Amino acid sequence: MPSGKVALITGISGQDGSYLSELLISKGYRVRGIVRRSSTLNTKRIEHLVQKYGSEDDVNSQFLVVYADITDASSIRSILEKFQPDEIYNLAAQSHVGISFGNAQSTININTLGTLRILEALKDMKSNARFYQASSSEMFGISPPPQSETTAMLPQSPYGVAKLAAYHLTRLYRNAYGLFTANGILFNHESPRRGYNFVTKKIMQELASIVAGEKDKITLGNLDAKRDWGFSGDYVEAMWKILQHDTPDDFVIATEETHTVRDFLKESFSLVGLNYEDHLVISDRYKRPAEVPALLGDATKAKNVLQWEPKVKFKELVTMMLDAELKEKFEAKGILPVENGVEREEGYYIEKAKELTSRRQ
Ligand code: NDP
Ligand code: GDR
Repeated sequence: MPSGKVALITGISGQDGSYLSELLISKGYRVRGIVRRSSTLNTKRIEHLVQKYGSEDDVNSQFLVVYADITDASSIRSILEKFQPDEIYNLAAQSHVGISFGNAQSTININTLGTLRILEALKDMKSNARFYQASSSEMFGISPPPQSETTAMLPQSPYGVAKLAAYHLTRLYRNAYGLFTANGILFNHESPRRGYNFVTKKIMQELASIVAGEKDKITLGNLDAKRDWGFSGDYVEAMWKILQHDTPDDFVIATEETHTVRDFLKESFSLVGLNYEDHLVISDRYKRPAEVPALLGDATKAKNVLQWEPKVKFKELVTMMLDAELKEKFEAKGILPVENGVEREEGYYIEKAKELTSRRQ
């Protein structure tokens, strides 16, 4: 049964925005999203949805993307008035922790004030819309693991501080004004669509280049940080469940497994028969002024209250990301022919990579 609901997604062109759009479309929602103006194409992750479900001329089409910016209060307010969404997913952010050290003010403007602008508009409109805030495990900072909804929040970056302020604003507008506002406190989640300068995607891209013979080294920063890595496709399901719950509340979403960056590197390289130590360069350039040493989520509340469980864990995530990256590289380099719509068994491109690297050794 199509839900008939209208969802508004900020950050629709991002990793999570694209998976969430697919999920909501599959549930019959009419999905509306905002993208900011850019001089280059920033809608690559949602282009397939625009093609299949979108029509610029039809305000009732199932998928519609409009220009707006969460640093611009009036654009946000007019979008809310125009679309009257039943659910709002606030995913827009300057989402890179390392970059936030050099761009602290714009990070606060987008990540904290951007949230506040939406909350203020909802308050003024006396809106009944359900609001989801993309909160982050970065808010826990140096609090030792495992981290749950009741763990102290001691952020270690301008990004973490900005997200913590937005988290509290979301709680405050719920308590003070009775708005339906909820936080998902999501631990790291990745996918083949991950932004290129996050460590998992960077490892995959560099490794695919090494396999293709384009380069020999990968340069990274701190390998000892521990992260609880899940799959974005699973996590957007949790976002939706948080807004379907009868009362607005805050939930930790995590796999409850933690691994170091070194583990991720080792696992990826060993899948194609390489030893990461032969290809590694460490540079201070990728180290941060302050680091979050160890994240490990306790998602008991989400499991019990929302019946949410992650399907993809660490090893499957590494395999999924590497296989996708190798396919793209092999096709771009003409190592394998381009295959549109052909479904290969997972691990097919990893096996091809292994053959390539063993021939070279
Ligand atoms: P991405 O960086 O992939 O996506 C961020 C999105 O925000 C992009 O669509 C970006 O647009 C958009 N955006 C940035 N600034 C503005 C602005 N001023 N106005 C409108 N849109 C803007 O992040 P993810 O999809 O990975 O994450 C989604 C959200 O979840 C973010 O808020 C992130 O901080 C948070 N989060 C992510 C986690 C993760 O591990 N992925 C974990 C916990 C929280 P453009 O494409 O133009 O850059
Ligand atoms: P994180 O993700 O900071 O956890 O934030 P990221 O992948 O950037 O870093 C993870 C860990 O890897 C270390 N690291 C490097 N990181 C990057 N980006 N590049 C490198 O070369 C490198 N070398 C080592 C980092 O120091 C860090 O310890 C992500 C983002 O998606 C946030 O938006 C989100 O809120 C949190 O996850 C939960």
